[in-house]
Amino acid sequence: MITTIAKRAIDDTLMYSESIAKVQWDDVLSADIVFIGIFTFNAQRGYEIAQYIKQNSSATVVIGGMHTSLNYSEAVHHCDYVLLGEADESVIDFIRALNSDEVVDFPGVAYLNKDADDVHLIHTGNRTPPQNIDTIPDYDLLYNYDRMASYNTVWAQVHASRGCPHSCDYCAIIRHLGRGIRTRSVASVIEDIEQTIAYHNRRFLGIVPRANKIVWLTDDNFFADRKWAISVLNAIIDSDITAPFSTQARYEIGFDSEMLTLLKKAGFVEIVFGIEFLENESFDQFNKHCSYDEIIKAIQNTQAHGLEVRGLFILGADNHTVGVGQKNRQLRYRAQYQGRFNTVNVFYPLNTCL
Ligand code: B12
Ligand code: SF4
Repeated sequence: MITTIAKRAIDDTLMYSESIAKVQWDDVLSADIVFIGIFTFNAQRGYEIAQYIKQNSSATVVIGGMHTSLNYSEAVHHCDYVLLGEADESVIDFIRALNSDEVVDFPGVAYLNKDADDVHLIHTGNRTPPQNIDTIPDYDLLYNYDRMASYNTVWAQVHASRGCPHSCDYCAIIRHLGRGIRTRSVASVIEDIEQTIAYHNRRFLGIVPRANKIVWLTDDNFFADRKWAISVLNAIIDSDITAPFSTQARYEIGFDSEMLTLLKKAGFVEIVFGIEFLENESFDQFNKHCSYDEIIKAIQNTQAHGLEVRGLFILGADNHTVGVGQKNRQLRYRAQYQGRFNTVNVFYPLNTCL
């Protein structure tokens, strides 16, 4: 996303991901600006890379993304600037300021002022989150992704809305993307879905058609704006798109039979529930506002509409003890829960909102 936007200002822009291919270090070290995106799970590696580039090139090193936006006082020690929050707009402001040797003093930046006698942290203030989030990512800018995209392990993805109106205590999304929901235009979501399907289908070693056709709408709570979600589903139904879909949601969607019927009609095969805990005590502790029994009913009603349920869980609540994994297994029996796999996160004591 950020690479697609940065390319509008600098034509010679390319993205590398260590999850996808070997980084071409000669290219990186000869760049004028290097942007590094960091989540908590890859923060250590991100900082190592930032330090390496700073020591071995004259590039301006800029860090951004969820982890560093929430922990900028840590991140400033590893780079020249931290761009805070969603950088859809600030990345262009930043490139312009740097290109014209201006001081970077617009909202949404943190850095260490090293000119003064006492080195201190500068934070230029918070930036209003972007309202226009319609940018469609250009996957050709991600080095060698075309060689990987055709494998069945990679899911075609579209992120159609940002933020969530709920207030679960542990959630990094509401701190980074805001407590509220901003949606993309329906037309841009449909175009993005069509483009990502075309991209991921365009080769499979040039010979075998890709078997995994699923498109994942990666929104954290796709139904937070119900009216908008219905418009997107109707637009998928009215289009020529025939792909199977998956998306993420709170459990309440399992009680919305009108929406479940529409989802089935639009080609959805699975809903991923943020179940998180199996004890009512933990729901209360983390302000999650649901109960174990409601989750079971929501799973069963979703399944009754012909949709699979996959669960996302968190381990490490204060009351969790040895054997918490067994409870997870029991849930599968009680709910006749057919999810193909579960995803489990573990709370860990970093200075983060995860
Ligand atoms: C799709 C997805 C995946 C996919 C693909 C991940 C990938 N590496 O691309 C898969 C399934 C592989 C995955 C796996 C995991 N994921 Co995941 N995933 C997501 C999800 C749902 C959407 C990501 C997305 O597209 N966001 C939308 C874009 C627009 O947001 P963004 O990436 O943050 O980018 C914006 C800003 O952050 C900023 N920005 C980003 N990068 C940069 C860089 C610079 C320089 C600048 C200036 C700005 C900037 O600008 C962007 C545009 O506004 C997010 C939830 C979320 N809402 O982000 C979780 C999320 C990122 N995942 C998370 C986790 C924990 C994981 C796993 C560790 C889970 C596990 N237990 O295995 C693994 C790690 C895998 C790995 N090593 O990459 C957490 C991370 C929490 C944290 N504090 O870091 C999230 C936030 C979910 C959550 N609710 O907590 N994930
Ligand atoms: S419902 Fe999900 S995305 Fe929304 S605040 Fe709770 S955990 Fe975060």
